[in-house]
Amino acid sequence: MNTMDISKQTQELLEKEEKYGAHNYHPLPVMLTKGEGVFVWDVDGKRYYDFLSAYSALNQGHRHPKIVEAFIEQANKLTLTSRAFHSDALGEFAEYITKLFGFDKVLPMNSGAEAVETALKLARRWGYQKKGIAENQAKVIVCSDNFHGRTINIISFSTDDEANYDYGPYNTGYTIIPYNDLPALEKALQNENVAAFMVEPIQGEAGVVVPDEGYLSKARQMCKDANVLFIADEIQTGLARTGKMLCCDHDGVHPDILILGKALSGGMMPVSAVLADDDIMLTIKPGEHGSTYGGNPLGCKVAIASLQVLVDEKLAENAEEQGAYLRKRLEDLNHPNVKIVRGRGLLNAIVIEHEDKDMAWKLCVKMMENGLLAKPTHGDKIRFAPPLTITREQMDECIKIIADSFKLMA
Ligand code: IF1
Repeated sequence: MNTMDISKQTQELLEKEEKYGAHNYHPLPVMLTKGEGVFVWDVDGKRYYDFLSAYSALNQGHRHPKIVEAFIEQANKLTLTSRAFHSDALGEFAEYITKLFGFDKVLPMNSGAEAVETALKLARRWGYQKKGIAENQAKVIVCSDNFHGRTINIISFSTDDEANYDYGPYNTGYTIIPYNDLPALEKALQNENVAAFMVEPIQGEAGVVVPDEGYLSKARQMCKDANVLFIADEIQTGLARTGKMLCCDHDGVHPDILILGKALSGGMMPVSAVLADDDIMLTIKPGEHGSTYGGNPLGCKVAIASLQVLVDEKLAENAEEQGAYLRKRLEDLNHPNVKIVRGRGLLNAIVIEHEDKDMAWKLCVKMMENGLLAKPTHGDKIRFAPPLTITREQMDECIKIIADSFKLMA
């Protein structure tokens, strides 16, 4: 797209953002102003399919009426108490989410990164107080090409130079092993100071990397045998995105610590949560961890509604069905420049192979012009992850847009 095609209004807004906003992102040149279900509209009234879903925060679609209703009702009642006082929504939320996922307790936070930090604190606490690791010696095993958030601690164990360069000094206490590598895990688990292994059931940011069948269940068992906690970061893969309520469910894995975020609030506000049993959760005592907004009544009510929508509308089942259909139709295109189609449920990516190294970006601009929004990652990958409410008819229209846009690579 050249600048000629951008409306005057969009251009002015882009310039405002560029002038007054920090330059920590490089978005597609589309200026959105409205969303509903699987659709978003730009300031010029053009409609697009949202094939990113805010990196899986919009599993329920934009402005789901049930979630909006819960939001407005609670917003008109009580939004925040801090945890210095009780609110009547927290107990209701805690009971609902712990029963849904089968854990004793929940610790609510806001962003995904905060929930990851919480899980790491819990793992260390458990390591010292239950496993008997010597003071300051606890280690957590993580995988290369991970994405768990952007705090200084989390980027300390990132292997993505873009995410971590010139932010040092970094934190210690992490062992990085390759993803999908059981022998490497086996070896790392031999260190008796290891408190936990933290893993994404599918690596989202890495380009939707699906591990081998049995990887998660074997890794989980190896952790159990080594008296090491298995932490699943399901912030992106959880909540029906991959065709099951949790991606771990595909492998029959119940983690020791479960981390949720993003779609836990259906795109309304930051709500995240860490779930664990008492043996782990009760190692943190009053005053030893928290957050001003964590567990706020507005977030609690929105989270209950967001989970209820996933269950009531059988969105995991729809993700499984539409995802399998999407991958099959993309594979059937047999496009010579589409090297790989991969994913699970509606968390999918294609890998583009083209002499023009900017082709994935150009394809996304072409799809944008044709009415579908997707984002390239790592130069050659494009993620296809629409809201889970998408219908077969809508998917057919999207596949047509994608196939038409592929003509760019002729
Ligand atoms: C951005 C990526 C996706 C996550 C997992 C924790 C977090 C995330 C598995 C932190 C967040 C987001 C962050 C967002 C883009 C997006 C992303 F490309 F950066 F890596 F989805 F793939 N664990 N992922 O995927 O959650 O603190 O952001 O709430 O621009 O950083 P958060």
